[in-house]
Amino acid sequence: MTTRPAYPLLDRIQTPADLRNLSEDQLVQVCNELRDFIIDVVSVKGGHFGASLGVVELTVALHYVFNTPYDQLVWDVGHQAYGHKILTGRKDNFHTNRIHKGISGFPKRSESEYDTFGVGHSSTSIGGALGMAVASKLKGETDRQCVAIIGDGAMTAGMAFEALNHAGGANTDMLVVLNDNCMSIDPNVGALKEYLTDITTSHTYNKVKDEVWNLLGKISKFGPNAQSIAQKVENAVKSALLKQSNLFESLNFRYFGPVDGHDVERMVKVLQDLKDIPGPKILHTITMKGKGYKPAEEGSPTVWHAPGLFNKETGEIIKVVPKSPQPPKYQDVFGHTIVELAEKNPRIVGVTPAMPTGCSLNIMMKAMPDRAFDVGIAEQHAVTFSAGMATQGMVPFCNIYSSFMQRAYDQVVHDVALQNLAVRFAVDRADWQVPMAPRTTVPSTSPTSAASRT
Ligand SMILES: Cc1ncc(C[n+]2csc(CCOP(=O)(O)OP(=O)(O)O)c2C)c(N)n1
Repeated sequence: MTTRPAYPLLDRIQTPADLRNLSEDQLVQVCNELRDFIIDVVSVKGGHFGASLGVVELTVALHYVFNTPYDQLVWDVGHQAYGHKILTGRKDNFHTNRIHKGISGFPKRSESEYDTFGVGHSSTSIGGALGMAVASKLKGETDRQCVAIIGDGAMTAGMAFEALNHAGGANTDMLVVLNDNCMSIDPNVGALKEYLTDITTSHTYNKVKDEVWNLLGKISKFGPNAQSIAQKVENAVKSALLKQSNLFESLNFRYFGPVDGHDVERMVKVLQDLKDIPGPKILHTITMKGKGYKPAEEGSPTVWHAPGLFNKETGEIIKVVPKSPQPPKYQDVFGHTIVELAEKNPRIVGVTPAMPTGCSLNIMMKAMPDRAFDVGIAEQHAVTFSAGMATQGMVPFCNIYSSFMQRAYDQVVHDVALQNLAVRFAVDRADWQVPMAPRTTVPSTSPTSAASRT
């Protein structure tokens, strides 16, 4: 029999109201216990791991500062929301995570009033939170705060930018927390990633920005006029320092950060300040996937994204050995075959929307880096980009997980099929071994379940 570890503060938190009754100097301990709890349960039950550990402080700070569930937190993808679930009444059920009849591995509206928006597919949080913010205003609930929490990977999708464009144009009161850990499941890709790294590593910018921030804190206490002067000073200093307009500011979002997302006390202070600032705002936090668990910090974040079961003392990942010999996995056949074919045909190219390890295109990316493309979490673009290459006589193989392909139906029809373009689709994770009915008998821990796709 195992003895359950004690979580003295966490055990007292049934709802975020209990968290808000604690003093600020107890929050570090809450974070430590929350992290331990996630490690204890996920190591023996499985599930997503690195992302939830990375947002422990952010999760605690958000529920501490905002009046949830009245204030709306919208998590993007939702694979990082374990801490949120544990703080919102699901700690005792957390061991049933992703099990048939247990709690969902993602936020789910029918499960809790704290789960404001059902997720699983990425990059919906800003649009969802914007809809909530606009609705709150129309209903006269002007004190209600709406917050989207989105990763740097999810931020690469068109949907995220469509929502930023809308929110900035409408000057909506909302906060976007950009949780930047430089990772998608694999390392994040693209120009946005470079841009975020530039902002994060600019020492001059960060030093002056801190001074401006402190000054602003002082000035804003003298009322709305002082606040608008302070805002002008801040904007002028920021754009002078960046020597170019800030991407988010040019979309009419006020950009704050970067801040250390693992400093819970600082996060509380920053979020409290931001609460009082109207209009669209973005807070750029820097975090680390797997934070606080050494094997994950030192190992591959891709492996620790969803490692399966592991020995929490040693960090050894427990390999499940099948009882009978299994056929090779679809993705392995795909990954090796495309390289084999591409060696013979120089026109063959490979495309993945942010799943190079999952679909094994990473084999081709390594062997032929100029002919294999990770385009970010952008299924629609992956299809249209492949179609563009096909018009030029290239032979694109576009690998997309079946459920994420839902995002790109129009592109498959409009950009590929109607133009009769030769794009080869490799549709991965299509549940071929799961019986169609009765669906309820399939445990959600099945290796091909929806949860394991993400
Ligand atoms: C439309 C869609 N495509 C692909 C995925 C698979 N997926 C799940 S999490 C993830 C990475 C998300 O990265 P980020 O937003 O930076 O969050 P992090 O895991 O780094 O915290 C991806 C690609 C998905 N959930 N939805």
